[in-house]
Amino acid sequence: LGVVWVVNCSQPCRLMLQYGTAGFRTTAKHLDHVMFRMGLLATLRSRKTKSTIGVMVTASHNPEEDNGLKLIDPMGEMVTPSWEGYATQLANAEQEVLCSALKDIIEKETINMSETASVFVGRDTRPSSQRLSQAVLDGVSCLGGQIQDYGLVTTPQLHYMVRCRNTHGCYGTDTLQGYYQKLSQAFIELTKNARNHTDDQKRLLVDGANGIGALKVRELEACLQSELQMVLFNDGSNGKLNYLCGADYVKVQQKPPQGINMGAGERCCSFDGDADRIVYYYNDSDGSFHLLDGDKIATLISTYLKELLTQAGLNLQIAVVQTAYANGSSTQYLEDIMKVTVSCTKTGVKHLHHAAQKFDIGVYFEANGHGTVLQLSEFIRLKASVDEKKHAAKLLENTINLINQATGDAISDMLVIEAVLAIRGMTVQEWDSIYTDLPNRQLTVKVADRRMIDTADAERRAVTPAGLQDSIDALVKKYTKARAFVRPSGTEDLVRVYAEAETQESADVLAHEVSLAVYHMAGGVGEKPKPLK
Ligand code: NG1
Ligand code: ZN
Repeated sequence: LGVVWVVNCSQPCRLMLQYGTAGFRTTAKHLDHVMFRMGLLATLRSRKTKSTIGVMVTASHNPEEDNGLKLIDPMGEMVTPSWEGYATQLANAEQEVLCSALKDIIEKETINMSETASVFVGRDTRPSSQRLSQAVLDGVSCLGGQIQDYGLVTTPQLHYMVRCRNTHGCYGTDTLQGYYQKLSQAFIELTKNARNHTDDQKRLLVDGANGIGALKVRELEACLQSELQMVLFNDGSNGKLNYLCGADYVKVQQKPPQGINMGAGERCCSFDGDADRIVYYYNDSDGSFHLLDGDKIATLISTYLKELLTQAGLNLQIAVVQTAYANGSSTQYLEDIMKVTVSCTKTGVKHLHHAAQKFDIGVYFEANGHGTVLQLSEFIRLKASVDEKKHAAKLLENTINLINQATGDAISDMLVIEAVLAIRGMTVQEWDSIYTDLPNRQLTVKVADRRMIDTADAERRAVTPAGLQDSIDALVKKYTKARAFVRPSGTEDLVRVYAEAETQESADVLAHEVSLAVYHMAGGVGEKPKPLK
């Protein structure tokens, strides 16, 4: 297999790597051989599907020292589960058996090795990403695949490119310019319908998490013709990626990122490290912080779409897909007030994406701000005769063009949210007041082996270790409007604990009590979880 093989295919360390919630993720120094092997695998996947496949080098919201990889299937979606299994096998194979592991996949999948293969590669701004993406490129070349290296792009931009290429331009042009043009044209068309679109309302503070999103927002800015006036913070010029900033920090810590200068009532948003997540927030006049997470985003977008559908005279089923992390108030509002179908899946957008495909229109968002809308393209065929219907249909068409249907996309979601707020003449406070979040707390617990915890019912119940769920149930009973669950993380070596209750104090105490139960019953390591102050 040539020289490149020898250089990159260093012996894997003894660590067992799993293709998890969103691909591989671990310390960057353990990943060279994995990247090379995923270059090989992507080439096989391309031959199997007779389509272009994407490989994104990123560890999203993880610390800068980590890295990772996501494989992208032909329509821009996450790679199909059976190939996740191949990815895990190949990543962990001893070097001596690598060739036979590859041959096994080729035979099992009856891959014709004389087919052409095409792989798109992208990377985030981590210091290790260039070296690791070169390892992917080497793997692709090694098996004779054609390469398009997009260099620095956001994860959703690469998903978009793959979808454009495989739909032969129907979805858009597979260049960054094509991406910016499609989004900005739709945004400008939509904001022509804005109410009182003053400069104040056009202003948005953006926290780029010191990552790739910040670079790409700069590139997009010029195309928006000042219809959105973004003030960029944490643009990567001096801060560290995801450190005390970014969507994950803001969501989990429930506080503003460092490095942002927020005036009272000013609309702010944070991207994560690869710009596939977004959360909004503001400080009110007495200085208290308000977070508008993925659940609030799903509510805003689904309410807007539902109204447009009615105006356009379309009788289509709209559903919102959430995970166990969705705030109880959001689920209640969507079901009881909005009367939309709500479905709950396991954590990880691949599960939400799949579930959303089952509905006429599936709006899916994780509470952390990762999500999008699916199946809107059906409307393009709409031929409305009445003027009011025509107007609604036009709005729908531009909204479709603004949404990245391949995957959740912070830039696209930001533009959709900004357009909806502008069209409705709505302030961030008005959006926030649609419903009030139940106070909640997320914690993590270190255990010797997180696989000890197995879950069921979309991760809302722990089936192992025995007795853990009973303890959680007993703790939850002590509080009003309370709910709690635990699950092993798919991206980090720890167990996540979630609790919500009527008051912040109860949510905090409950989260701590559940953490202790995990620590004692699931093999906690290190210091015992301490109560929150
Ligand atoms: P894990 O580490 O499996 O909880 C986290 C997020 C997911 C998803 C992935 C991929 C939470 C609680 N979990 O997964 O929603 O976004 O990262 O980025 O936010
Ligand atoms: Zn991400």
